[in-house]
Amino acid sequence: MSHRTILLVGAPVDSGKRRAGCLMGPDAYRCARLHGALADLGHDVHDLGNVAPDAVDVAPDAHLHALPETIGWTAALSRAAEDALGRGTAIFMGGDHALSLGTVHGAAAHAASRGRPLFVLWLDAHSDFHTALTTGSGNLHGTPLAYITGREGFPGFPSVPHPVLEENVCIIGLRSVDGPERAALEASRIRRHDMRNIDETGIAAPLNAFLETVAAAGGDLHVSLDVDFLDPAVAPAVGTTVPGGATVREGHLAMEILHDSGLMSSLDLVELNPMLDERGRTAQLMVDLAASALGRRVFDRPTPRIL
Ligand code: B3U
Ligand code: MN
Ligand code: MN
Repeated sequence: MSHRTILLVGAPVDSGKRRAGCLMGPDAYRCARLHGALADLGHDVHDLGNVAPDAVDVAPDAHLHALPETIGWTAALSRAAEDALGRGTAIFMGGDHALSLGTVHGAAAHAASRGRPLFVLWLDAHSDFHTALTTGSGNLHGTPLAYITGREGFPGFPSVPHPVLEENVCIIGLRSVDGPERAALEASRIRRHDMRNIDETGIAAPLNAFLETVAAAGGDLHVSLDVDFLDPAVAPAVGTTVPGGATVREGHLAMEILHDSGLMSSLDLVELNPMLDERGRTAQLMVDLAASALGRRVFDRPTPRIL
């Protein structure tokens, strides 16, 4: 097993939607022993503490919820991500999905500084492909994929000098996509797999196909794991539950395949709302999934790759 230096970065972002609670996510992961679970695998783990948002001079927006705060988080988390990635594998303990506006921005800058393309795997019930101009809810946690692929419509946000190429993005787990997102996705080269795809082919097939292209391109890989990728029956601690999600087994298999690929350079754990959890079970499941992604296995043998 290859041992890594792993940096844990707390990102208590709660500005991406209206229901409060995700700010407690980083401490829930600490209580569920994320650090210990990764150290038990032989990794050198450092908890860098929590990031704070920049103070920015941006006027509030009547439609976009907590716009100035989210812009402040984006700038601060981009720097934090670039810094952490310069030291090892970065795990961002969220925080709602608006945190990925910053973490992917920083990961893209890091990859560009190494002359490598960045690939993004988005494990989510939602496509998060609204721009600030198309979002009906005004909740910016529904926008990060549009921002980091360089779509127009993010006034006041940091510019995106290193947009992630659409063909380098793969979404798996979809089952809730709004009309404007669907039109934009269909006009894009983003790879997208809904739950029907997973039911028909299993999760290994689309994931392995994507990882093949990452490996062939010599790319970095940022993985963004939204709690609502999982079925709410096993992961209830999320504000936007959508029935019919991934099982515990599909989640672990995806993480084990990611580990075997050796490609993952950074990981977001997002949308955990401890206010909505049941005796910490969702926090624990997310910690266990992160451990699988970093090498925990039942037996000491490689998981067979299904290509
Ligand atoms: N697409 C909806 C719902 C949503 C997106 N992401 C989450 N929920 N977590 C929206 O508000 O943009
Ligand atoms: Mn999301
Ligand atoms: Mn989601």
